[in-house]
Amino acid sequence: MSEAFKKLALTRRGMLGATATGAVLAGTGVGGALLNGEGSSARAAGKINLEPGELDEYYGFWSSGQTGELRILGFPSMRELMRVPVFNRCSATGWGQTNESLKVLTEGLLPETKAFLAAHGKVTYDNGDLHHPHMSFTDGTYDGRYLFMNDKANTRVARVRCDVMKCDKIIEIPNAHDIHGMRPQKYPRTGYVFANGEHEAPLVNDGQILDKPEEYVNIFTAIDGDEMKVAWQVIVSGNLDNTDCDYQGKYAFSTSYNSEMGMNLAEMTANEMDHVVVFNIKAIEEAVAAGEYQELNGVPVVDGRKDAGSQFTRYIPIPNSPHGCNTAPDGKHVMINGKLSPTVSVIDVEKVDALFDGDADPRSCIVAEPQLGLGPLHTAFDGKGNAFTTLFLDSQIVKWNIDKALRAYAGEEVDPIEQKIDVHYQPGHNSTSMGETKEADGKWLISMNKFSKDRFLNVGPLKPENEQIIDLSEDELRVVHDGPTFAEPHDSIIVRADIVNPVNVWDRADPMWEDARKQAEADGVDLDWGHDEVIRDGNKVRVYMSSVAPEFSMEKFTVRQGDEVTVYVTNMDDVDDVTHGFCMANYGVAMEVAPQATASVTFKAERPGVHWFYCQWFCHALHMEMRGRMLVEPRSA
Ligand code: RUQ
Ligand code: CUA
Repeated sequence: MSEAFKKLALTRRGMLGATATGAVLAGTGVGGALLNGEGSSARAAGKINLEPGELDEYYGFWSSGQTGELRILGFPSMRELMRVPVFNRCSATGWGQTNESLKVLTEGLLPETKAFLAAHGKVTYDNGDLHHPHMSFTDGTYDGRYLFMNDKANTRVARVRCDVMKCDKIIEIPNAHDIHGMRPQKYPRTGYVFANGEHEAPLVNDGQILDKPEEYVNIFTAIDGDEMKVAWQVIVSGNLDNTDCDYQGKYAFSTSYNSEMGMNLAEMTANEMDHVVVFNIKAIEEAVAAGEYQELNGVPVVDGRKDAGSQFTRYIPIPNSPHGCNTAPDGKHVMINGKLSPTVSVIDVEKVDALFDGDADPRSCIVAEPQLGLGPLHTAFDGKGNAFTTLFLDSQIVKWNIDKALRAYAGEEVDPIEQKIDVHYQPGHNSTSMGETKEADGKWLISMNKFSKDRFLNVGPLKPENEQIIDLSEDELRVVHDGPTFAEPHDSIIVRADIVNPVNVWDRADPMWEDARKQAEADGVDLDWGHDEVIRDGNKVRVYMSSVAPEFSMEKFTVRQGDEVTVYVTNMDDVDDVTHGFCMANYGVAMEVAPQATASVTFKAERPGVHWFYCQWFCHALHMEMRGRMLVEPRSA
C-alpha cells in the first residue's frame, strides 16, 4: 500500500467512525433533545425561532458552491431571504439572458475564453463553483459596500453591490487556474481582493508541455476591488488553497498543499511538511511601480517562487497539507488549519517582519501549534480569545483558547482545549457572528457540515448538507438548530444588520442599464416617462414599453420573422415590492423588472404567429391580465 493510499484508508475509517458515534448520540435522543425547541428559541445570544414579522439581527451571506449563486439568509432564524444569481443562469430573474446581465457575464472574459465559448455557440459560461463570499472592509470591519466571491470552476471573481444586491462585475483572472481561496484586504480598506489560483499549470499553457513539473507554476492575484481589475500577480511554488490577510495592511497569507508540485495523489502527499506563503504587499507594490515585472496577458507578474530569493514572499513550513487560513480578531494571530495534520499552526504577524528584514528562521513566527483532533479545516473566533476549529474527520468542533495555546507552546503545562462538540457530520467551514472582523461579537457559531445522512427525511442518494447553529453565549457550547441546504453552501459570513442597508426601489439613473438608456436616447425615447415605441433599424427592432401595475404600456407589436428583437421594459411603479416580469411565451424569454428598473432582452423572432408576452411576477389582483401580443409575420409575407 502506498503512503498516500494508507492515509486515504485512515481517512475513510475516521469518517465512518465519527459518523457512527454521531448516529448513536442522535439515536439516544441526546442530539434530538437539544434541537426540538426546549430552550432553543429564547437564548442568551438571542432568539432563533422568530415570531412572524420579527426581523433577524444579522444578515448571513452564503455561498452556494456548485449552484453558482449567492444566498442571503436572515440569521439566526436561517430564513432564506434571497438568491442572488452570479455565475449561474437564473430562470426567475433572467440572469444570463438579459442584456444587462450578459454584459456583466461577458465583459470580463479573456479573449481566448470568448473564442472557446463561441465555438460552443455560447457567450458565457453557465456554471460556476462559488466558494467564498466576503464583504468589503474599511479599517478592519465590514463596510456594507460590496460582497466579493470566487468561481473555482471557471477562474473568476465577482462582485455584488450591497445597495441593490445584484452582481455588477465579474472578471476572469488571466494566468491563474481555478480561483479558490479569496479574501478582501482588511486594512486600511478593500482595496485589494486577494485570490488564490489553486491548480498549477505551465505558465505559457499552450499545449506544448505536460510532464515537466518544473515548468508548472501557481499564481496569487491581487485584484483592485474598486476597479475590478487585476492589480498584480505573484508566481509561487505549491498549490494555493485558502488565503487571509492581516489587520495592518502589510501581509497576505496563503495555505499551500502539494509543495511537492506533484501531479498525482502519491506525489502530492509525499512530504510531511507543506507551507504557508506570506506575501509582502509593499515590496510587491514597489516592484510593480518601478516596472520590475514581466507583463503576461496585460498583467504585471513578479516571481515569488521559493528559490527565486525575492523580497516578495516567504515560505513557512507547516505540517502536511494545510487548508483554512483565518486571521483572529485580535489583529495579531493567523491560524493555519492542518487538514492532514491534527494541528493548527498559529502565526504571530508581529514576528513576520523579521522574516523579510533579517534572515530569521521562517518557523520563528509560529507561536503555537495545538493538537486539536483529526482533520482541522477552518477556524472561527468569538473575539474573546477563543477559537473554534472544525474537525472534518472527527465530525466535531473544538473550542480552544488562544492564550493557553501560546503558553503551552512556550512550555507551560496547560491544555488549550476547552470543549469538543459533535456536529452532524463532517464540518468544513464554520463562521461566527462578525467573526472575521475586529468586531467579532462572540454570540453565534455556524457549522457548515458536508454530510447530513440521517438528520432529515431521506430524499434519495443525493442528500442535503446540514448547517447547525451553536450558541456561544454560554460557557457550554450547544447545537440549537439543524438546517438542510442544497449544494453546496461552502462558506458564509454573518454580518450585523445595521451594516447592510439596501435600497427599496432602484434609482432611475442606475448604471446597471446605462446601455439601454443610451440606446433609448438615440432612439428618442425617454425612459423616465411612460413610453411605448417600436423602432425599426434594418432587421433590428427595438421595442420600448413601460409598465404600471397591472398593465404594460403596449398591448401589441409586430415584427417580421428573422428580425433581431430587443424588448426594453421599464417598471414605472415606485412602490416597494411591486416587481413586474416579462415573459415571452415559447420564446424561452423571461426576466425580472423591479420597481424603477429597466431590463432588456434580445431574441430572434424565428417563430411566426401570435405570441403572448405576460407579466411573470405576481404584482396585482389583475396580474393575470397583465399581458400583450407579439405578432411575428412570416418571412414569405
Ligand atoms: S475551502 S471546506 Cu473551498 Cu472554503 Cu474549506
Ligand atoms: Cu405585473 Cu404581474
